[in-house]
Amino acid sequence: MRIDIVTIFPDYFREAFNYGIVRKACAATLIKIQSHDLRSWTSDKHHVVDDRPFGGGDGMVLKPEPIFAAVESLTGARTRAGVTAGKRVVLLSPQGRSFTQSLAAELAQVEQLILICGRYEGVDERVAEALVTDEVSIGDYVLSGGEAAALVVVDAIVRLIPGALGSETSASTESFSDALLDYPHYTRPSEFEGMRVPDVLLTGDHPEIARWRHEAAVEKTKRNRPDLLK
Ligand code: 9D3
Repeated sequence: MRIDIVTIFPDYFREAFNYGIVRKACAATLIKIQSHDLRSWTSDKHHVVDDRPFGGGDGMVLKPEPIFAAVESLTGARTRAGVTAGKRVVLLSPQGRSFTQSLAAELAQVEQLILICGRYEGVDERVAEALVTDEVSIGDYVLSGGEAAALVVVDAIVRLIPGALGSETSASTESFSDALLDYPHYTRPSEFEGMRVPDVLLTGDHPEIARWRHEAAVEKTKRNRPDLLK
């Protein structure tokens, strides 16, 4: 899989992909990730990527022309209709649909993913209307741009690419589809500053441990994510 990130801050990503599973997947050539400077698709002397909003209001809006040019040069497609199967053009935007494990799994199947990072007050709507295949938000909080969201999306997708995680892949995808949070984990020491590891985990009684873990997962879910139990 190839992942191309279009951004006004291409250097933001360099260090981030140099760790853990993403680094291993790149080294194994399972994926190739490149970040691209949106300004390289401008044609004016000052490489302007933004302009004032029609209708007035605060802040600036990313202009359509450099974004359309970027996607055309990276995919060959001039519009969404020209984006062939096996390619997706994703706009990271607060107005997008929610990024979920199931969307991550779908995007992990494609051969080429373009991630467009919004900045300023937003992106000219013709990008979402006519170019993008998926407008995606990572959650209901305000970021200062799409770059942090792109990191999240890349991380979630790369670990689902066959071979990136080894044999653990299927197990870890399932933990979000069974609608319960994970059970609590403990390691040595069995007592730390007066806090004891639950005795059952030290017994070696695996059926009893499985029951305890399930009950503890239900309790954790009730406390932290009651919405998952409905
Ligand atoms: C005052 C209206 N705001 C829109 C909800 C302005 C605004 C906030 C944040 C405009 C741009 C941004 C930048 N955010 C993103 O580009 C973004 C984002 C986010 O803020 N939250 C969750 N997911 C994403 S994906 C891209």
